[in-house]
Amino acid sequence: MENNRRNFLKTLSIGGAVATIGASLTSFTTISASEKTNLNTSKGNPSLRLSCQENVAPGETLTEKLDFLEANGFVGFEQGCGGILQRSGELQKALQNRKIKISVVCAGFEGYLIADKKETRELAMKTIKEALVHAGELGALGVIVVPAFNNQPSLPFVESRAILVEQLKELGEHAAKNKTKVILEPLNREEAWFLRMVADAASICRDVNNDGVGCMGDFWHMKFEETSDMGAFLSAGKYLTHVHVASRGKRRMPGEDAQDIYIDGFKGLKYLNYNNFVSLECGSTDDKKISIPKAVKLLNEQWLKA
Ligand code: LER
Ligand code: MN
Repeated sequence: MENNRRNFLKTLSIGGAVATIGASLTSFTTISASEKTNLNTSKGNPSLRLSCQENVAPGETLTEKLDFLEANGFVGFEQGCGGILQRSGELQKALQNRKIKISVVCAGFEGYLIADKKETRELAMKTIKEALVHAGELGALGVIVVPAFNNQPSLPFVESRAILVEQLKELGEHAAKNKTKVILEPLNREEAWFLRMVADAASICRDVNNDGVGCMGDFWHMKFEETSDMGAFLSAGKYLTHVHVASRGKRRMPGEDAQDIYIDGFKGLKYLNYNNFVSLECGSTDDKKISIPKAVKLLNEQWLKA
């Protein structure tokens, strides 16, 4: 079974209904200099490096999509429609001699890590390792991994966490050898009860203690599970490797919902000196050739305000 974001479209359609569960966003305004130093992930100034998932970008072909993204200020391209195990050569060719680089690979492996069945766990280990080799060759920061979606029969939570930490030690070593990472993605409870909060993903990274394992935050899922966007990112600290972004009411293009405020989260990213990508993972009610440039403008404006 391919772990290919099967619930994504379902979530898009239920988004409006669950939107009201959204947690209140708390703005932290003070943080000491020493705390800041401990949280820093990299040297230099933080910057908003925008990326876009393959299936979000308009265009019939990969070339058309990449041309559009480059022309609209994107510096990252997220391979996110599955197929990394089959399409690595095609991607390599399409990305040659371009300013835009691959940011990360979103899933595309088979099986899932905390499956109740050993064969399914082993299939995940084998195909995630293959995906990591391709991701490394393409220069991607990592491969996004969801340990299990709600509809995938899994081990009990306590056993799942213990097994996951051991699996990630092995996968992390393999990822680091291939100059990339496994990126754990927490999702909201509608999709994945096992891993919902950014801090929880970060605490798994801490226990694994391997450079080849990081985590991410997705503004969409964070809206349902976190009490503060900024707090969530700060809790990930040095483990924060990637960010997904969408509108906050219906998972459309940023700017298409009235409550599309990312400033609190961006403040957290700035405190972390975050220099990895913020990647569009969303639908759009409008023509994407129009809504994507508008979203780029809005995100840049809010980044400056943060
Ligand atoms: C699914 O909702 C999601 O956010 C994806 O990034 C999971 O791979
Ligand atoms: Mn996501």
